[in-house]
Amino acid sequence: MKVAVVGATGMVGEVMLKVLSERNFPVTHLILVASERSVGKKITYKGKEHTIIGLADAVTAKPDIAIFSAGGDTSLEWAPRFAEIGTTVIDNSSAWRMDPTKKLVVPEINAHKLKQEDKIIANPNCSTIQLVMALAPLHKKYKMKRVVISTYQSVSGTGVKAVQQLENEIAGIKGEMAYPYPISRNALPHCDVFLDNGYTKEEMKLAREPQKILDDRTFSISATAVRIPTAGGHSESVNVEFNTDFQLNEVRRILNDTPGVTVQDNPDTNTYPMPIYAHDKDEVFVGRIRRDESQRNTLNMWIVSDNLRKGAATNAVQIAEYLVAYNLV
Ligand code: A2P
Ligand code: 11C
Repeated sequence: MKVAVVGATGMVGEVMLKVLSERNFPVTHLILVASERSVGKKITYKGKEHTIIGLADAVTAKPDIAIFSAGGDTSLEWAPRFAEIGTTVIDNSSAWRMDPTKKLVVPEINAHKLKQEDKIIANPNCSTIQLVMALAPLHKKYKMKRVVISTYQSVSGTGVKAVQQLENEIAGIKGEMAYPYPISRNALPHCDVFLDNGYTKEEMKLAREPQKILDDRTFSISATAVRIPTAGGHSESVNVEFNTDFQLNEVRRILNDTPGVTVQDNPDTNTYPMPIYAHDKDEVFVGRIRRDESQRNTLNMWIVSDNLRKGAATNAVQIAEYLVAYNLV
């Protein structure tokens, strides 16, 4: 496969290359793309140096697959240009996710819907991916009615500038601010931009993307997204009301049997998911599984995953693997 990575110098781009290499994705020709600022720079992949090129040159190179992680504006402008020449684009931005003509894919849940004619495929938001990985098997069994979620999101979700802000604050260095306030020793109920309805864009992604991925609008989701001073790994406190009752042991068994999900849940040994443990892993970790004693048919759980891996790069590479395995590219 001739593979282009658009945004190769970015935080997700870097992890994307790591994941492609680790999973031995069949790359015959690698095209690394970034902004004009980075053209000419070199990046090593599997021991071989590659020179960064610009988007126009990358289109001319006609890749089979282009994995984009270079922001929504770049995707809006350039994904269609790749699609036009027959490249399949897997886009990690929010640009195409809610477009009814594009599929929003978490491979474990809905990759079977992909067809050869899907030339722009959207990768969901990181906090959505880990949420639906745990919700999908439970929804199948008990049918969700309503989900209330609060997130505890790491600074790596914002990008390099935010990671730098946290490091500077910890080291006591004054520097550029990615957030309107300090993030060290703080919590900001503010991820992505505010919208007219008073919610942030991140909260609305959490409310809407799961319905599209599960192809079901019979349940609703209400979200509060909070940025906390962790370097990597997003955590989520999730309250789910089902239509039917459940047994906690069965919930644990269902989650345990779900590929890509690992249950870490034992109060006796202080076992629960944490970002520090999820770092650099591909699984979605679920713990603190307990009944909401204030309401019928309702479950509480705590979900953690590495936002740059399953939340971004790994999910995108899994989509690419599916396309190759089923001759869709
Ligand atoms: P560059 O490093 O040249 O700016 P992050 O989300 O970590 O900030 O990374 C964004 C990625 O998207 C980087 O690789 C960045 O390249 C790339 N990028 C940003 N704007 C453009 C653009 N207009 N064209 C191509 N790549 C872009
Ligand atoms: C965050 N979820 O942690 C975001 C990062 O829509 O792809 C990814 C933004 C997106 O802030």
